[in-house]
Amino acid sequence: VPAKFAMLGLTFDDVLLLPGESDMAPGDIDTGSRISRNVRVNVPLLSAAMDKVTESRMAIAMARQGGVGVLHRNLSIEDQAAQVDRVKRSESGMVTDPITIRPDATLGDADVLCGRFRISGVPVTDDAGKLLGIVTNRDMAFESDRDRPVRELMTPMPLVTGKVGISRNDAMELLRRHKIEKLPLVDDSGVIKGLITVKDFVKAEQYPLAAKDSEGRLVVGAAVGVAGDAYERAQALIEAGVDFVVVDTAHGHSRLVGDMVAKIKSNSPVDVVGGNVATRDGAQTLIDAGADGIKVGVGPGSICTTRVVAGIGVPQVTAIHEASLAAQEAGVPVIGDGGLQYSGDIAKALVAGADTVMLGSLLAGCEESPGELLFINGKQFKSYRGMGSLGAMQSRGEQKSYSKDRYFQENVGGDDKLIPEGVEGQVPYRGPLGAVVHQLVGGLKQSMFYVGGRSVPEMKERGRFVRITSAGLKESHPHDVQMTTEAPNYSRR
Ligand code: RVP
Repeated sequence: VPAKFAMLGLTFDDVLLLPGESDMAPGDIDTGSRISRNVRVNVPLLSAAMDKVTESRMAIAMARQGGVGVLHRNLSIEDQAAQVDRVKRSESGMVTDPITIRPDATLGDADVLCGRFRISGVPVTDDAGKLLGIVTNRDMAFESDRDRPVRELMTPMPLVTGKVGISRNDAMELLRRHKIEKLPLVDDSGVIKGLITVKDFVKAEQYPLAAKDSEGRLVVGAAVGVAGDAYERAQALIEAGVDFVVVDTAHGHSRLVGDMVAKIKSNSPVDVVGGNVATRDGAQTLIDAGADGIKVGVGPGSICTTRVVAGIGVPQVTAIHEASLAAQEAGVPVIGDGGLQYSGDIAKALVAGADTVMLGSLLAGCEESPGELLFINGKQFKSYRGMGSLGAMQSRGEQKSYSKDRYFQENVGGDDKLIPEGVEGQVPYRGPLGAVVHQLVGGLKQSMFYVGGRSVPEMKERGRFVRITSAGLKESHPHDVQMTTEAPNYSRR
């Protein structure tokens, strides 16, 4: 029988990293890491699977910056799968399965298609996929009759095309020589097999760290639950091309979660992450169920009230460390999820044993997060809420809530019987994600330099903590001074 009182629980504000011997320049540092057994990223950051944080726009932005977004699951299966699709199509060396349109479709149809997938033109094909022409914004811009068929406005064959398997340089040369923006790739019988765009080439240069799959498409994850059609949801996401599925619950050390991990894993070509847990036993149970990654965090979230409503949780640095003891032995990566407020907390999470961290409040204020900008007393905010808040768990009219089962409350008997474990609020507007990630990763790199860890694994191995008191914490923050200018990476919470 374990002792009634376990070890002392420590969190980010209880510890600092010791400066260690360092014989490197900050430029030598590699922030690459693993989300799960087979999914790699170039910066160790995930955006949270929350309805005010990660939809396709955030996921695209995260992957471009080198991290990854986990699409939330508080929406229908079709909508979530469509978001996976949007991320996978957004950018790559080549679109492998391009959207096409039939010649009899109307201009209006073409417009809708372009809007939905944020593209500027569509190849026109017959039912067998044979390329007939292409219709782009330029063909459509000066035509006011939206009922005209695409065949009358498209640029018909012969178009400049490439053969499947064309090299990057040859494709670039064709685009340049013919001053075109899109290069359809066709096989010997003229059937369209892919599409290369100038935009993708430019983006590839703009985002050198982008996290990509083996086909050059952006990496993306998506959350599923344990109740109802969770398994069908996982299948639909996999079908749409997701790189990993997260079985996303507030209590991962429960049979339902282990069973769901095992079930998805049993015939899945993609990695399955399980969570959340906060103990070594919890992590071990998910590893035994076959999880390829373990997500850690019970109660640290900025919008979370589990620790006060249920009195449950483990301070996050200790939780990560405990879970990592089981995970490291099994070679399974750990995601430290929730509670991070500053870039220094990322480094602390890694040294505690995490391979990557998941961020909610730090990213909810970005331009790319879902939701409107709010103006309050001349200041800009974006709304942010827990997935266990009343707002997220209540169905509103047409809009059904799918987040109740995260808190195992799908059968409580009506929305007025729910026991919330989260709150609803707002965070300051922070502008585009790129600038936010720049500060977070910049701070992490500074930390790696101080510790003397060139890579994430080296950081985990070499990092040591000093425990501090409340006087030490006070000394850590700016003190005895009135701040006159806002820093891009610091504000008092
Ligand atoms: P934070 O970054 O501190 O805002 O925490 C984000 C994390 O909080 C999420 O990734 C999730 O694990 C957790 N969460 C989400 N909703 C709730 C809740 O309602 N209690 N908690």
